Amino acid sequence: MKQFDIVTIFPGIFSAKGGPASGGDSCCYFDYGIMRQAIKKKLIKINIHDLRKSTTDKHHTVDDRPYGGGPGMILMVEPIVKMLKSIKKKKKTRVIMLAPEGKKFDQRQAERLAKYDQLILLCGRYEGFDARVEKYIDEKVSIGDYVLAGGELAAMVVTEAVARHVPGVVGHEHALDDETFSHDLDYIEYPQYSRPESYKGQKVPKILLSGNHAEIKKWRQSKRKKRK
Ligand code: 6GU
Repeated sequence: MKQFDIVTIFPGIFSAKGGPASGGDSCCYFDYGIMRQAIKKKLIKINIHDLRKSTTDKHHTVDDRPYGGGPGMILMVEPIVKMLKSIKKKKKTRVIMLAPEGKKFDQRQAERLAKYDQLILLCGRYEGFDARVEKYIDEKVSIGDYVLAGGELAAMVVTEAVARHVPGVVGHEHALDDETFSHDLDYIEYPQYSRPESYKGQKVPKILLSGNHAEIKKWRQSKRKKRK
C-alpha cells in the first residue's frame, strides 16, 4: 500500500463532499478508472488534508501579505508545519512541494518517487509559500513550463503517474512486458483501430485483420515513430 497525503486549501477539488476516494459518496478525479480501482483494491491510499484545519485563529487564516510588499498573498508557515506534523509518517516518506519553480516532473521522476511508501504533496496557491516552509520539505516539483493557479492539478498528475508504478495498478491489458508496449517515451506508439472496419472511407489496414501475429508485430514496429 502506497500512501499519498495531499495538503490543499481546496479539498473539494479532489473529492467533492469527501468522495469515494476519501471515504464519502460524491465524485471527483480519483473516483474514476484506474485510480478508483487502485484505491478499491487497497493498492494505494489517498488522503486529502484541508490546510484550514491546521489553523489556530478563528478565521482559519492560511495566507497573509508578504513582508516588504508586493502583489498577492502567500501561504503562511505555521499552518503548514502544523499540518506536516499531524500527518502520520510511514517508514519512507517524501515531502514534496508543488511549485512552478520546482524540478520538472517526468516519467523518470515518477519511477523514482514510486520507491517511497508515502508522498506528502503540498499544494501551493496564491503567490507561493513563506520561504521558511522550505526547511520542512524534501524537494520541489513542477509539472511543466507554464503557470497554474495552484499545485492541485500538479498533485493529481504526480499522484497518478506515481501510482501507475505500484504493482497491480496498471492491469494486464496494458502489460509492461509486451515489447510493443515497452513504455519507451522516445517513441509514439503504433496506430490502433477498432470497429467499424471502414469509417467514411477510412479503412482498417488489412494486415490487422489477417490474424498473422508475426506480420502484425512487424507492421506495428514499422509504424512506431521517433518523437520530436
Ligand atoms: Cl507544481 N504549480 C503551479 N502553480 N504551476 C505549475 C506547477 C505547479 N507546475 C507547472 N506549473
